[in-house]
Amino acid sequence: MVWLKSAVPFIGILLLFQRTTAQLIPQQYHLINVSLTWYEAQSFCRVKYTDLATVNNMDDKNKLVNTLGSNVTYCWIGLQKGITHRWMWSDGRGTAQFFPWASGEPDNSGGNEWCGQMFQNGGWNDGQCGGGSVFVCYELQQDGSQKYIYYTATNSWENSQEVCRGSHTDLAYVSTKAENSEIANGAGTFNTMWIGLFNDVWMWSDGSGTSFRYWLSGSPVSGDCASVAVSQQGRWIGADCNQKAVFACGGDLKLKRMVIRITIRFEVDLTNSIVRDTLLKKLDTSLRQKMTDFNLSWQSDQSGHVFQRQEQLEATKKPGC
Ligand SMILES: [Ca+2]
Repeated sequence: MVWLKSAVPFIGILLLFQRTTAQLIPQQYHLINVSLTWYEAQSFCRVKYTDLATVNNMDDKNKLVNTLGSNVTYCWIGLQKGITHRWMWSDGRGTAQFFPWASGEPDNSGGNEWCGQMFQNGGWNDGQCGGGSVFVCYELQQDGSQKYIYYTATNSWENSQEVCRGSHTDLAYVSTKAENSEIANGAGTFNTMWIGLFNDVWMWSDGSGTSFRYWLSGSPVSGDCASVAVSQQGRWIGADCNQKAVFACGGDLKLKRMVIRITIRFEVDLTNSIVRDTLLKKLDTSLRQKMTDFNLSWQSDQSGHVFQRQEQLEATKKPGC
């Protein structure tokens, strides 16, 4: 290069990345041991991590409970009551897309039919979750297929879900006409049979569509925000969002990218990678006196140059910039 070892100012760009990129699957939970309202906790998590914790399945639930430890009583998670009722699946797969409702259903008779069941002919009905029905669980097989397990004792939807989650995968997930027929035909004689369909208005703070729920009993009767009751096997309860509790954030620490422009005025060979590395180490050491958890690197242009003469850089700037 023609501009080696010159006293003319050179400008280089440093890239500073605080923490590495977030990998959100599997979930990583962070207990924040400060009591805040649900809203304050949400703001904190959105700044520092991804959001308040989202729980996708039983594995996540167990991981979260382990993260909380035994000293925590109640802990906010990212579930909050919304306004839109929708039909979803117990196993966490989100909103239902396939609805072979029986004629006249769903009728939400009495205004409290929030759980899905099947009639003998395969048609679906919305029923009262506390009512008694036989139920069908499923087990996910290694080849991705589903094996159905039928229980002939009548139970509430919540208790049926408990049995299925305890011994199998979950209450049955039904997404096609063929699956629906297979379940109905394999069940023997019955009046109504619970499947994994349920209806609620709860939403995850991070916008996740997961429909996994782990309420202490049914759906909460009060409170618009969800809290983990650690002493109750980590089950969830509804609570007043303005109450203060510790909380769990989800996701890794956010990646923060900073661009630092530095000007070098002393005579060094800036095309020499050893010189640049030495300079980088000195800057790194200096910055670490004030902050931690970052990576520092030079930014090079398309030709691999890190430094440019100041006047060259200014000449390339567009007018008005
Ligand atoms: Ca009904």
